[in-house]
Amino acid sequence: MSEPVPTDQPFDPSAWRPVEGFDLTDLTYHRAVRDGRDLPAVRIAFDRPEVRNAFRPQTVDELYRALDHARMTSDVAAVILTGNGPSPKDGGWAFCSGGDQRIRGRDGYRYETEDADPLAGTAQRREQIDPARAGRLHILEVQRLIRTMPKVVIAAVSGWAAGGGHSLNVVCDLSLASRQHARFKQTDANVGSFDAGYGSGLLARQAGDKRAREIFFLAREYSAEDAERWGVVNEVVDHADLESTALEWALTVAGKSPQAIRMLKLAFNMVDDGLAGQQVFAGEATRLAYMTDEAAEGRDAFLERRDPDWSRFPYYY
Ligand code: S0N
Repeated sequence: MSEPVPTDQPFDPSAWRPVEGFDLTDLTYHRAVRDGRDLPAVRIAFDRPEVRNAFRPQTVDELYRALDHARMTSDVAAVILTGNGPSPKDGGWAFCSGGDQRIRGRDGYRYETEDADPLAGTAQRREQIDPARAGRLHILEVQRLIRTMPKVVIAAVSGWAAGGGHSLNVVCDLSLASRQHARFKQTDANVGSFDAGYGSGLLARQAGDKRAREIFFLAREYSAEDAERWGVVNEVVDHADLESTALEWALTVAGKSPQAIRMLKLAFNMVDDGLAGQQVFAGEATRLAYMTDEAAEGRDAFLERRDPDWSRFPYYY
């Protein structure tokens, strides 16, 4: 007999199908479906509710892979990032509570590996420290991917957003928060870590400099309503409606010009991302330019070993 679904569960399994080809332990990855057809949105959810969806290195690796897959899937317009719940232990909800503090160590992160024993035909999981990844803050690579992927990433904050989970919400393009369960707390300074990049810099942009300092320096819990008032989320919705609203937003984005959305996202980023942001924007601009007759003339002239004829192309539009 299947488990009864709690009535305020925001995840509606009938609206999603698992994305094939992913063997995930710490996340779930789904594609939106309706009437048997794929919709242009995906849902990526932390799936460690017993630890408030804290991420370990494996979680971050899986998150990067799923996000990158979404980035390269040409008929996906938007990504919903959320946290599965409730916790089987106490019924608590979390979006993400940041780095898993149980495996954070001076000598790097402990990894689970699977050692196959070909003679015995068995596989055995064991923990080891991977020196190549010692102290590696690769959640920052995920932040950069969210930032640079030319698609809209929507945080559906289903519960606690704490520490590095708080920063992930900050980095997402749009955010919805559960009225009943979303709670926010920037705990980095409590545990000796500090997101001195996007997590603090963008927060100051969103909430204002004084408020951002308050959030980091005092590490006090704040509510979904506070987060909305301070500009850290766009809208607060009932828990049961969180994902249907996020999907509605994703599909609204999908109804817009892909090129316009792409250029707008990268333009919003550019001012804060310096030359790196300009480079991402410029890459898109160059891609568009390659589609013009003018760029084709330059390429063709080279291939035909002749001087390019620019006379057809005006200096002013
Ligand atoms: C989220 C909080 C506020 C929720 O409080 P609540 O509802 O009272 O629940 P708890 O009873 O505290 O938690 C329930 C169970 O979940 C475990 N747990 C919660 N969070 C974590 C966590 N981050 N790591 C490991 N376990 C966690 C609890 O221990 C409890 O388990 P049981 O039932 O077995 O007792 C509250 O839980 C809280 O404050 N959590 C910690 C938040 C935090 O400080 N996070 C880390 C902050 N820093 C970062 O995220 C940056 C780290 C980072 O990004 C990084 C990345 C890569 C490499 C290194 C790092 C790095 O850490 O430096």
